[in-house]
Amino acid sequence: MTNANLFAALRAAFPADLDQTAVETDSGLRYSWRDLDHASAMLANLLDSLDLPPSSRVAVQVEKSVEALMLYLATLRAGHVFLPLNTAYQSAEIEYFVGNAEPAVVVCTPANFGWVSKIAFKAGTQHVFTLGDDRTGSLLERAKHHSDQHATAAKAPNDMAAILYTSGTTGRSKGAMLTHQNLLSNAQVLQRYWGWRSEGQGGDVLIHALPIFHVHGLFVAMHGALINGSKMLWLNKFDPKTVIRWLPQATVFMGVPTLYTRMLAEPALTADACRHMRLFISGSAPLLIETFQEWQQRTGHTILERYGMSETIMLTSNPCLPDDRHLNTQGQPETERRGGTVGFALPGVGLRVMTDKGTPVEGDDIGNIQVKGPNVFAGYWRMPEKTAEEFTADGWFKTGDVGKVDARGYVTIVGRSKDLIISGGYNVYPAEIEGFINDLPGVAESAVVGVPHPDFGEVGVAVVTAKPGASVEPDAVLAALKAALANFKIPKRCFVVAELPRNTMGKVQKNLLREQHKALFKA
Ligand code: MLC
Ligand code: AMP
Repeated sequence: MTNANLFAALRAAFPADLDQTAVETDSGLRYSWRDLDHASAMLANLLDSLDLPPSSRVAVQVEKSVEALMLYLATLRAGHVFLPLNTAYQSAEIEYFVGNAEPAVVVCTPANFGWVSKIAFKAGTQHVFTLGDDRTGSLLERAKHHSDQHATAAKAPNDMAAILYTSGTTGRSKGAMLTHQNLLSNAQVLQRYWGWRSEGQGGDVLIHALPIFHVHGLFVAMHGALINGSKMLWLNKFDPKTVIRWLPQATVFMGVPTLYTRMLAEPALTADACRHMRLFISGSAPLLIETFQEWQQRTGHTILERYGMSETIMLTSNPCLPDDRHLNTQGQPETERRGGTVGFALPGVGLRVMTDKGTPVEGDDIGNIQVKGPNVFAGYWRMPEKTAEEFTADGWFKTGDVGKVDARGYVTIVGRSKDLIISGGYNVYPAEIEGFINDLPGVAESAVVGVPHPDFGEVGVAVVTAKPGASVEPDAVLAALKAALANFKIPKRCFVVAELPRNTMGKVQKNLLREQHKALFKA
């Protein structure tokens, strides 16, 4: 029986010459494929030495680094479950994730060891290590005493490989359980669909500039390069100037729309700088048609927009190579990357658009997007009822996105049925922020809405009412939020008003608030 461990497939794709460069960083470090292999073996041996039960959770809240990538590989290799956490999360948020996931191992930054280890030990975690973004910390200290040879743990396709927490419109965050098969099947489909080039064909080189605690940077970008044995140019933190300086040495770039708008603000972004580039990919948030067109005019390249989510990894993509599942008016395989659309359902992914009554929409009418396929997650960690709620009786996953499919097969996302703000590619759930504001002294109620923003695409604005006789200061509300929540969740503005607009059913009319504040950040 073959081993379905994702690491085995990634390792099999390493080039034969392990001395080639696998990753080159902006601080001038070079890591060979042998380095990735040996260091991940040492870390996997360290995990093995802890005698953990199979499929233990390894929760990781560290700054981006190549060593963090090695830790991810080591976790897979040792047969455990990787649980990445955004570095912006603060103590109350970490307390929830650690309490819910019950990780056997927690890895945090050296600077956060004090408070993170306290939370972890309280939750029953036995092992807390530190890892800095400058190759410091107890994790590497301990790993260096272990062998650089390791036999990959045997895994079945449906064994869990990672848990990604996603917030909910109601209640607490849910841990989406992704299996080895989910991750591998999606990586293989994307490798083919995006035409990743092997060394013999000129060899793709990826600029990796995204955080590695979410689907986009961790799976789509990193697996993309690894499963193709392709080199990565690696930035721990996105910087538009560095990316542009690197473009002539690269062929593939992936970003959320904010990364594209920030690069467009740089005069050094020219067609000449992009002369060797093959593919620019955007996702995680809607790409404005203006950005799509400006990029085309400035660089001569057409951004390929794709759509996915934590629970499903990638679902749809505009074509990269001619897609013979869809023929154009001349009867030729479709090649057009259409701005404003997220392209076609990927091979193997079922996608349908349904009415609120649960029947298929007519033609290209708008409705709820539901999906099926080997990429769809195994359910929410220890939340069988929530899992059941998010699937239809016939087994389709309800994305919470609203959209349509046109006669040519292109999918367009037109909105969301879930109350969610996507800011710079990060998800912010108004219910979480409102719950926090409502608990502040003097606050009667609140509504958080998303409004357009030139840099982040969309940002949160809080509208608050005070209890009779109480006075509430907008700045105090924001300061209280800042002290407790991840920075990207903090509304960019707060207004205290006499009352919130309501419809006849008594429900707050968020659409009116959005309309009222839509020009707040107009460029
Ligand atoms: C930072 N800030 C944000 C923010 N990022 N506010 C709203 N939204 C964000 N995304 C805050 C900072 O705390 C700071 O506030 C102020 O905004 C300015 O910070 P900055 O220095 O300009 O931000 P920076 O560190 O440069 O980060 C911006 C960014 C980052 C765009 C590079 O947000 C980022 O890497 N986004 C990518 C997210 C991503 O990978 N998403 C993929 C999800 S996967 P203050 O008050 O402290 O000054 C997914 C599935 C799929 O969705 O389909 O891919
Ligand atoms: P996350 O929970 O972080 O994985 O976010 C997933 C959500 O991001 C999806 O449900 C969509 O609402 C949104 N999303 C991802 N890609 C796109 C895109 N290209 N256009 C519009 N929305 C997107």
